[in-house]
Amino acid sequence: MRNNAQNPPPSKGGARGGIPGSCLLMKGRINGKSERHSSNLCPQERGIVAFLALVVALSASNTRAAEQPPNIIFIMADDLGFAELGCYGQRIIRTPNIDKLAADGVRFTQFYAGSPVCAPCRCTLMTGKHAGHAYVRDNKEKGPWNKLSEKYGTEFTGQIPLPATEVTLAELLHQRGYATGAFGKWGLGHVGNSGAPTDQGFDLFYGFYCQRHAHNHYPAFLWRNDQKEQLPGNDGKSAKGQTYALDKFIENSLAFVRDHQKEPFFLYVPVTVPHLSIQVPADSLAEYAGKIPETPYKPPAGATYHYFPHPTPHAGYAAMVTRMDRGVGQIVELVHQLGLDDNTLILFASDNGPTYDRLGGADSDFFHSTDGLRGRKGSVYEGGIRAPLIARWKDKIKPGGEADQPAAMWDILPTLCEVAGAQPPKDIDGVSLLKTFTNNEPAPKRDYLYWEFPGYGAQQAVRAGDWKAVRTDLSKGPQRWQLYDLAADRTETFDVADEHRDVVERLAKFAEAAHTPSKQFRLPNVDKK
Ligand SMILES: [Ca+2]
Repeated sequence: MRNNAQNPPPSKGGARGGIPGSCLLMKGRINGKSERHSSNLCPQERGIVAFLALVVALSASNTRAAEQPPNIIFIMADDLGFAELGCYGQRIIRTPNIDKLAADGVRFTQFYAGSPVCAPCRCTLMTGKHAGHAYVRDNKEKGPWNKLSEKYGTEFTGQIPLPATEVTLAELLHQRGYATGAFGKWGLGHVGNSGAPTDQGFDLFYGFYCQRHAHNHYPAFLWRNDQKEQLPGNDGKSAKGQTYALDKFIENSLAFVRDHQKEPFFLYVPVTVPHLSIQVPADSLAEYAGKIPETPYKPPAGATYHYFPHPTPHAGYAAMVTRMDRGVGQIVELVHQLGLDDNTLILFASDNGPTYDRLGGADSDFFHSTDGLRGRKGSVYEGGIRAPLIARWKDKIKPGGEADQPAAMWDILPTLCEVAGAQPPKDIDGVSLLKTFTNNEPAPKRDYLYWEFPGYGAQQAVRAGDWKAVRTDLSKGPQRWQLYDLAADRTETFDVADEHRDVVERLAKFAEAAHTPSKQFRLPNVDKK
């Protein structure tokens, strides 16, 4: 109010005797000065100055946007069934923030993981190659990389490492000038070997190198690049602790966004939820406890795995997903608060289908986690490899979009390269989905999608149009191809191979072309001895 008293009273246009809107020009001529302090300007002049300032600011911001590639945030859940999200039909588990992300962006209805288990899927994401070409094709822990135990004082020495020769998404974005950070579960090597994230394009990694280490959400320590950080209140052996790993991933992700808000950044958040064990802080559990029918979970006698017991596994599982959803909401909110909405592409996906056989107390039937699709984690039937994919980018992606374009994890690398203006390597299998994101246009044409997986009995699958060919149990002997028409039979119930021999032959040829034998990951009864 005091300012008003010092400044001239507001006047209507022309009240000083000039032509409305012309006083700046008049005074400029009269005084012969072009620069004056704004407090000496009449209201019309102030309006013009403010307008010009806005034009200058906008053009500067446009120039910056043109010069500076957009930020990219890729959040990936672990073993989350696509139908465990409200926006994909879930009725019990609440995921309001991810649902909002989908409502504000585009939701893919036929997106696929790169593999039905963790490490190989991460390899397809990082290299843009499907499992017929990818270096890592299964979770594998036995090998020379296991010899790091003594040096690093841990039994969790990670899976088979990505070799230095592989070009990763993080390296491509880093070369383009991006700050790169990963917070969560890596699974493609360990500090001390070629697969360390800091040797594969990331400035900063915080979390679990080894997937087995991540089976306890209250670990005694997590890695920050080559440093072990103890977590307060966790002994790493108990089902309970004080510091929940997911919370640390979100906390570090938020810090990374704040630290790098002025430069292009690539934030990769491969959270470890809702992978087993079922463990969640009490405040989250309270949201569901007593509201869902339960059978307490105890590991069966003689079980070879070591997932913790849980008195209310349904509530525990649902609470894990909802807590992850809260973390997603916190990241999205920070982007908004920092004014980065229109220059940040945010993606959400999962690495493979949901858990099978009530392992560790999980219950994919109870939650309808695959919306009726056949197969779970570890299977190349649809339920094992179908995954959510949501992309939000304010003003670039139309809100509320739904894309039925079949696409897969190995498409993410070329997509993000196009977003960033980086050149993807020539030997990848993926295609860019950017036009599907922004205009719901079909992705560049390709003949098929291909999966192979030497685990869980050894399997292959090919999708071409609505046809899907599957072979399972290759470890038991040579197997015939099954054939399903996904348009008519989404649950892969009716094998129509005998009725469509020509189709089987065509898809089998695709599989033959897609499969390159791997020394590390033999495909039994497909590879020659
Ligand atoms: Ca997984």
